Amino acid sequence: MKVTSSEIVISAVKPEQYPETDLPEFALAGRSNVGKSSFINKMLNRKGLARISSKPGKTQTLNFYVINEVLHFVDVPGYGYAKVSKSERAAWGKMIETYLTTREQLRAVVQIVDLRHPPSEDDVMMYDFLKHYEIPCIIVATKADKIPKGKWQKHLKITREKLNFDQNDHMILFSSETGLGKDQAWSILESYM
Ligand SMILES: Nc1nc2c(ncn2[C@@H]2O[C@H](COP(=O)(O)OP(=O)(O)OP(=O)(O)O)[C@@H](O)[C@H]2O)c(=O)[nH]1
Ligand SMILES: [Mg+2]
Repeated sequence: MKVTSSEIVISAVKPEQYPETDLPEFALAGRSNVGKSSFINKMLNRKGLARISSKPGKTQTLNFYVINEVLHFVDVPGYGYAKVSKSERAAWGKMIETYLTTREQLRAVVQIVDLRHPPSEDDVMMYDFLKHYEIPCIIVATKADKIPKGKWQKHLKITREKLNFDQNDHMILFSSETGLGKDQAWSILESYM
């Protein structure tokens, strides 16, 4: 996909605020600070459209972006961030769950994991949740630039094993630094549109 336009539509916290269109939608899921917003920016060739931060917990609302007027990306708050209160975390959990289980135009979830580390318990839970609701899932193993190429396959294997990865899903090696995996990610997303 050649991206010619991208902009934020709305930051939503409840369904009444979701954009009322039937454009195909892709949501980002993943641990706080794993690189969801960076993935969006890389895919759109935009440096600062989705806000990124070295501090976890940057994204706190469902941020809808429209691309070329034909699809949406939805940036979702990350899970596993320790420094939020229990009630706040429960509210986020509810907001994300409502979105994922009710949004009809959601075509697939892009679940971002950190290639450097085995998936966390929260990563496994999120993947199981998506499988349970039969939501198509694309696993993006990011930050590949942080480990030597010779170790990529070994780390991918650990990721597959820990997630109990379904071979019908896609897994992509990615780097928001170098752009590795970007074309592959676009062709997979396009296959869901
Ligand atoms: N080296 C490297 N750093 C990355 C990559 N992707 C993201 N980062 C860095 O990781 C940090 C977090 O990135 P974000 O994109 O803000 O992460 P997020 O998942 O949106 O975080 P929350 O909004 O807090 O859930 C930033 O410092 C990014 O620069 C990558 O592919 N390679
Ligand atoms: Mg973010």
